[in-house]
Amino acid sequence: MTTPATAENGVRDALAAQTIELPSWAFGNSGTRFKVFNQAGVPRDPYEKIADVAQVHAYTGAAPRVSLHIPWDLVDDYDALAAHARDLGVSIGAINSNLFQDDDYMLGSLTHPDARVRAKAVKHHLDCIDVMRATGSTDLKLWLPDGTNYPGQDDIRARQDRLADGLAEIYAALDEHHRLLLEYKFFEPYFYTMDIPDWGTSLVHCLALGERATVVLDTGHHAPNTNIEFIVAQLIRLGRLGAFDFNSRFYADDDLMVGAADPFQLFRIMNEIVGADALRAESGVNFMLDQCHNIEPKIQAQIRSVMNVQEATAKALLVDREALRAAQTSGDVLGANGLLMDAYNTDVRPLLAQVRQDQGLAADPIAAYRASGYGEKIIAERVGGTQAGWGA
Ligand code: RM4
Ligand code: MN
Repeated sequence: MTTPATAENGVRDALAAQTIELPSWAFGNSGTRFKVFNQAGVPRDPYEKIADVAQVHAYTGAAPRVSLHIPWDLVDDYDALAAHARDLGVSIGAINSNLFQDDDYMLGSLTHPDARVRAKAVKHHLDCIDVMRATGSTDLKLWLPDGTNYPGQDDIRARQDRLADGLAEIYAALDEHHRLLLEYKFFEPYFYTMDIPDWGTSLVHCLALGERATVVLDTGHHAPNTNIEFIVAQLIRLGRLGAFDFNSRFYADDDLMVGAADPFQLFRIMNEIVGADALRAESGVNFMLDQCHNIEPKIQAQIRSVMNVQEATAKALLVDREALRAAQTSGDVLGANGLLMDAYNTDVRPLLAQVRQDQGLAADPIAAYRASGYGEKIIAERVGGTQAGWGA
């Protein structure tokens, strides 16, 4: 039997071990289709982005990896970039391909009716795999922006066939320890069909590819009111939940800070993760952020996001699983629901402060970062050059 004291140690250990991967693009300028706002001190190249990532890791102890986006994070020497990351105590996580910013892709990339364009999209992934080899990354992440705007514009089934062929070529080019992460999104940039609109379509392609192809669940990529934790439960069951792209949304793909719009949903998601024992690194679920900070300071927003994931995780870890199972088995509907709500309503901030202090970190990462002067330093130093941003 677990005593409360050992249970609490287990919770602390699990929290101390959890890692969250940061997106390099969260540190660059971003905006909406109406305006990209420029913020002072924003990185001018991938090296400076990684320096900012290292700050988030330094104050949270929980963000040791950064996802890159190619070609936004194009450099001459990826060995050097990986070494720079290592020197700062972080490593390169998923490599994201980019199929949405080239004129050739107006009618699609891997699903384009023209074989020349499809071959170009495949080749881009071969280049991304080279970046993986140079940086030690193990995850190739593919979000397919392809789709159509008008009924009849293209053959829906033919596009699926072209997609399957392109994915098979990419998958075959991966090394044995590489994974392919396939993301879905229900609308945008196209508005009639998307070629991978949902987890079912992503899963169908992953199953055809092989065991190292898994689904990425971006929390902002669902129709309003979709029960995301159900999808999480199902994908874990099937061993095909490869990663999350965490963010939050009020309306569409808002890419706001995770846990800002709906912390209860985040808790419900983490509850499925913890219930399935998928928090452990060996479970293969990569907890990534995919966010843009259009109007708020970016480094602090990333720190806040990491903390929000940690809070939801802590609450999920506090669910009394034994009592929950008993309540569920005996049909105690309100008792079972009450156990979840008890955990959700617990203030876990003191517990997380303790976990940080046990690791030699400040109890309040945001306050510690603010007091460090790094924000002022980069504003003073990063003058001239071109700030990183969408398309840069
Ligand atoms: C897409 C998708 C991808 C991300 C880009 C920046 O909407 O969510 O995961 O790489 O945005
Ligand atoms: Mn995403």
